[in-house]
Amino acid sequence: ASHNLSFEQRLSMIRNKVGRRLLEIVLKKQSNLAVAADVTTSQELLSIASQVGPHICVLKTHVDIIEDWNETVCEQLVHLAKSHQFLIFEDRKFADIGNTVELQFTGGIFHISQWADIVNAHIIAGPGTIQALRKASEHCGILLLAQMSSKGNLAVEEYTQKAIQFAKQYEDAVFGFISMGCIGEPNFIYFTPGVKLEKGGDSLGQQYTDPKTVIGIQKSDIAIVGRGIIHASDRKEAALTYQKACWDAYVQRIGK
Ligand code: BMP
Repeated sequence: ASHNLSFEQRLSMIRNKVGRRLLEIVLKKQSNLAVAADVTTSQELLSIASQVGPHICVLKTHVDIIEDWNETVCEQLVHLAKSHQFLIFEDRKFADIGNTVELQFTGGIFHISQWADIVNAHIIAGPGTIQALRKASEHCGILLLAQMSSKGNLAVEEYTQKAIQFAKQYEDAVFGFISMGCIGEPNFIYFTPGVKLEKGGDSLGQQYTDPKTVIGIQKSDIAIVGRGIIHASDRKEAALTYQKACWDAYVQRIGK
């Protein structure tokens, strides 16, 4: 599947309101960059949010790796998201039966449903996972993992097609995918992790693709960059570099 529509043209095609809000932010900030803030202290998380905030449309968190998470940190993060205008994507990868997912999403010590704008889910357990998330919060948009960036992953072929089918079935709540590029219709938004200006990988199976390939050739919409920015000596500068690289690749693809 391939289309060549602009974000402006696709805005009204997105059924979920978080998805539409995301495209509004993307257009306003001219940023299709998401940063994966994979750090272990709240101080680092908040400092990354304020450093890269102006350059991103989404901040992706793994809240369960923060060793000193608390409600005040959460409030500060939400405040930064409002002032810099980015969405918070908790990369929780829900994968259990609906009842358990509902508890994991709303409860525990993280109360993800109270602050996350976006969460994602595996489809391995069937549609109950999605049903639970959409029942628990209408303020949170859902992404389905349709493909992965890591070596040897099993999210291929029919599995990917099943994810697309589930998304269509729950289009009110599901507005996009984690995928390696555009794998379907323009009414969904495609997020791609494993993005770095230097190709290669890490010692645990991550595989990197550069922004130009991901956005320009594979036609993804939002590039997710972690260590490419997090490990840079100047994170703000690196975020700006990635923002430009991802946006230029989008503008070139659209042909404007
Ligand atoms: P990095 O750019 O440092 O490799 O980080 C990638 C981020 O994207 C991590 O937070 C990881 O959990 C996430 N991710 C991924 O790398 N591949 C996938 O297929 C799905 C992910 O969520």
